[in-house]
Amino acid sequence: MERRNFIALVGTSIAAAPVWANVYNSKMPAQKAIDSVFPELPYAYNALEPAIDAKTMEIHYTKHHKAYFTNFMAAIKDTPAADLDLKSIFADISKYSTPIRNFGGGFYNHNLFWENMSPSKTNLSVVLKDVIEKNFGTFDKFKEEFSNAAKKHFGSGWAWLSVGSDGKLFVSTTPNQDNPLMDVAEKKGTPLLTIDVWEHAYYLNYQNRRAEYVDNFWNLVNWDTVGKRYENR
Ligand code: MN3
Repeated sequence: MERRNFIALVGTSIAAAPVWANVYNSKMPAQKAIDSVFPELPYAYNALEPAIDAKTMEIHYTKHHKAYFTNFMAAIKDTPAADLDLKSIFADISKYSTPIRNFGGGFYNHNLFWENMSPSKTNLSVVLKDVIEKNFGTFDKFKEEFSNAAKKHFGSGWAWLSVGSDGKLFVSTTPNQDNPLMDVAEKKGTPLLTIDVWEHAYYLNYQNRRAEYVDNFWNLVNWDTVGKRYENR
């Protein structure tokens, strides 16, 4: 996505362009991103309550996400990866170190996750509704497939709605901090929507009840962001 499109996108949903736009939506070398400040959360810690409680959000953002960012920056320092943008790194991730894979994925995936949630209600665009229905039959069937994937994924990881290079939408999950942009992903594509199903994303509020967390996630989805991701893929 071009940076100007990204700015147009965030303008529709949140007040200011997150700083991390510089990191993964532009051709800025990743090394240069070290100089960027850690990106701001696009809403307050309590903004997504009750679905996601403030304490979970604060720890998730200030501890987990921040650590992925810091460790990723340390992992790429003085390596060839430092001169590449994130998407280029992911496309060849099997050639990089495990820390670059885990921390780079952790940094990027959380950015996507924060952005595809919103405290205010958003609506599915006509374009996205059509393409979801074309690919899944009905919106409810898509929702069911995504929910089941998120609920049943074994252990830590992420569930995704992505668009493949053939233009078709698909649901998948990835383990750990992998994502569909990585060459190691079983199903590869451009992510449109994601949910973090690591226990740290829900355990304080839901304990073992991941299914409840996943069901409540639907109240948070920022369809403006998802729609723009599809249009700008
Ligand atoms: Mn997480």
